[in-house]
Amino acid sequence: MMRTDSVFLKACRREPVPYTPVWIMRQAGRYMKSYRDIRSKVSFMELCKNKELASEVTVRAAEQLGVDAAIIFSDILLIAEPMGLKLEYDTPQGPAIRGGISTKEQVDRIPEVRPEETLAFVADAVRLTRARLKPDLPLIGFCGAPFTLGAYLIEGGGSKQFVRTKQWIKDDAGAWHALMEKLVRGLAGYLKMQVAAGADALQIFDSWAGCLSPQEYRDYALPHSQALIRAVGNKVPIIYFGTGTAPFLKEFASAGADVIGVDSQIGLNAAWDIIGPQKAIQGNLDPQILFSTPELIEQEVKKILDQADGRPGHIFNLGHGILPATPEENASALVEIVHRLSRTASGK
Ligand code: 1CP
Repeated sequence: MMRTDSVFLKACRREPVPYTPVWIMRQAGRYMKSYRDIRSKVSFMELCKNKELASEVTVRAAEQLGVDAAIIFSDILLIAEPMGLKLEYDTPQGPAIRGGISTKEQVDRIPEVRPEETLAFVADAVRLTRARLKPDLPLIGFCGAPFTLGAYLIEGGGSKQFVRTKQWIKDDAGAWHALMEKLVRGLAGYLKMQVAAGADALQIFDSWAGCLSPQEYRDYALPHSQALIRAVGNKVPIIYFGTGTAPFLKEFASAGADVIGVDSQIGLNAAWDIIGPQKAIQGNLDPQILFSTPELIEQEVKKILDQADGRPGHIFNLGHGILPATPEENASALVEIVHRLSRTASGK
């Protein structure tokens, strides 16, 4: 079978499929013993920058789970380094970006990101992973969305309230947009580089968009996601994922992506009604459900498949990344359940 005819890529294009494709955000990660074993020997950054290890982790997770797509092992924050900021992962609070930015002058001093020079290790990992994966298994490349990355750069790490970011947007909208435009230029090249290296689809993670009001999303985030998606073009399907996006899902869907990733705070049905039938949808099982039993997981999967109702263009996934304490066997069970129930539903 040609990779372009895989269930995942067909679903991205809203073509009919014999069963619902499924993959899991953060499918290679700390919930997996084989991942923890590798991480006990190398730092997170080494893992991202070593193509042998990054591809091993990617391929192993995909094969162990039996998912319909692999996602390259990397991280949305790696782009901070070529922007001249210091990135640290192994801190108790999670990733930290030192030397954060706060003024217009600092934005102007941030160098333009030239991905072929400074993020070539990602292209190398994509190429090697593509060569090692089963030929018919699609590989997803990814990056952070301009808003979410901008928020990380300004906050210096993760945040609950995004106080500094919101203050900045209000105090100096010009500097904010300048930062966004710089990010868009770097990210567009970064995504195109991943496609050239063999990525079959792309996902843009706008994980923190939900901290914005609909008006703020429209004014400060949407135009830059739109510009990024336009700049990347339509060579491969683009998935645009966010959490907390229910209050402005229509605007979110207008960014131009082919597939919209939705979290668990809105029903799949309601979300698809808002997004419209011209787009595919990805989601949206609550990651917490994977802490229960296979029987309960099956009930919840069935609810989501019932809402999708066999319409072409549904890619099953969690509403957000798999949680680090998730029992490994429940992740595999999820994949088996989605395949089995969706096959039965379509009578194939
Ligand atoms: O200790 C460890 O091993 C590090 C944990 C870890 C992992 C496994 C981090 C640090 N990043 C990753 C890999 C990663 N990150 C992938 C790999 C591919 C896969 O899915 O299998 C992907 C797609 C990401 C994307 C990512 N990084 C996002 C978007 C997804 C989401 O969950 O919203 C975000 C927000 C990040 C930032 C980040 N990197 C790592 C952590 C712990 C975080 C979140 C920090 C925070 O905001 O508090």
